[in-house]
Amino acid sequence: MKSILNYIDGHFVPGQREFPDINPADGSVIAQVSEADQSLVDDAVGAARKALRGGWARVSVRDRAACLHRVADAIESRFDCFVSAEVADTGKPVALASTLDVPRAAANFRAFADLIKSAGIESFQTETPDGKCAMNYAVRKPLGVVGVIVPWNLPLLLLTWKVAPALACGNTVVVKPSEETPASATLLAEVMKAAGVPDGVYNVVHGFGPDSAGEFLAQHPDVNAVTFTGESQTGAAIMKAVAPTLKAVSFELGGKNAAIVFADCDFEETVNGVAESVFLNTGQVCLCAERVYVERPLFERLVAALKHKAENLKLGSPLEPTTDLGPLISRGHREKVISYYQLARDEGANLITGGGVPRFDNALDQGFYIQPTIYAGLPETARSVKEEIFGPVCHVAPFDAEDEAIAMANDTKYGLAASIWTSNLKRGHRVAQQMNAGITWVNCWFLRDLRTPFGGVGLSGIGREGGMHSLNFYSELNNVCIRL
Ligand code: NAD
Ligand code: 6OD
Repeated sequence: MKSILNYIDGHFVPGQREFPDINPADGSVIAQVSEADQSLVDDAVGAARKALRGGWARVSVRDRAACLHRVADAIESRFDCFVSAEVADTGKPVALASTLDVPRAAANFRAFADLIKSAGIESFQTETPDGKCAMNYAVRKPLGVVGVIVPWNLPLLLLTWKVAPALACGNTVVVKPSEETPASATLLAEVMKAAGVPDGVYNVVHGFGPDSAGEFLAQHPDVNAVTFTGESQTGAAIMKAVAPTLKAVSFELGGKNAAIVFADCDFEETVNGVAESVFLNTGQVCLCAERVYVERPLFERLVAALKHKAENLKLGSPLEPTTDLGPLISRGHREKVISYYQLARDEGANLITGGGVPRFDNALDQGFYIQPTIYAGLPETARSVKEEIFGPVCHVAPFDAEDEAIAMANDTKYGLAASIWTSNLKRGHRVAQQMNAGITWVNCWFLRDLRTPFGGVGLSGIGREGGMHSLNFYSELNNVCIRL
């Protein structure tokens, strides 16, 4: 059986205990994963601290950027290994891992390597009280050791989205991937080594959250900052854990995102876009829409087309190139999603399609598949309309007026993403600017430019990453003021 080890100071290190890495497509055990206890987390943080002092922070920006480009090259040269690791761990279709997750991992390194080279610094000329002049300029310095804690839905994409800018800014990192998806972070360690990233700059500890590697890392007094992507409640737990040592935090959390469809939209483009926004990655993308509001004249037609789309998605083996939807990540997560399907029914929903578990009559029946599902008819106050489900499911509701749609879309404690579908560009701008969300798409969804701010409001997060926002989070700015 394959072993997945921790990676500390350039070495693959076993832990005292192991846990299984499960393939969600058929429930089989892929590997045994070494869990890092407190002393291994201490070792990883110690190695990261030593590498910082040892000079990663002092490597010239040009050389650091070149190193990150070599990491991107090495990801590309082991493209198929990364795709296989990601598909086996998550159950996502091979087509998705090959077009989204792995290319984005390489792109993350390239984007932040290029950005750090071109990033300027603020400078101001200041008048002194005696009428002379002083010059202020900010110096960018690393934060130090950064703890990176990430989830299972886009494991490599989300990990590299944080590791790339952290390293570009001269920090060293200790990464804690999800216990559900440990493989790609460890594979990335091999790539880091091959690309010449010095030992101790990138470290990986495996394990769980509470009373395990995640919590040990968040609490660690020698970690300077924690960047986290995951559930909002976990964000709250991490905030408590970092409070005694006042670490900087960046949180990308959950969502209950809305799509607003106006009757003047391009119908076909909208159906395709909304279906993708509900079902991609079996609904396990924080940006997925779980609430779809449709202007009443288009409601019946849009719902019928969405139902047709859902019923024609091909569920199957992730290794099959034509598969559209793989399984959910785990048995436990499927139980959670099914409990919401039941809750929606108990709350009086009208089931448009789905609502159950598919049968394959082969090994996939041991996997964690679920039907794509659409509900209607619930009040906006229903729990299944308010709470994040994180599965291939949405509730559809009609609206009569623009203001009503905006009010319904914004009536949530979350505020991550929204999409608006209209051919009236004025309306697109007007509505988008009123969305209580970190990112709003008009006539598209999940179209990403890595230079733009990314994050959420309310329960969806704290801070922004992306472009200069990432560089600013992963740096300390020291303002130098010189009297001239
Ligand atoms: P999760 O919060 O359960 O786990 C995320 C990571 O945190 C894992 O590595 C886990 O081991 C660790 N963890 C759990 N408890 C911890 C603790 N007390 N201390 C330290 N670490 C701890 O999330 P998940 O189930 O892996 O991912 C799904 C969630 O992530 C959804 O809510 C989804 O919306 C959210 N998400 C948000 C974004 C975003 O960009 N906003 C992106 C992807 C996923
Ligand atoms: O595209 C990104 O940079 C990003 N952070 C996506 C998050 C997706 C959530 O599941």
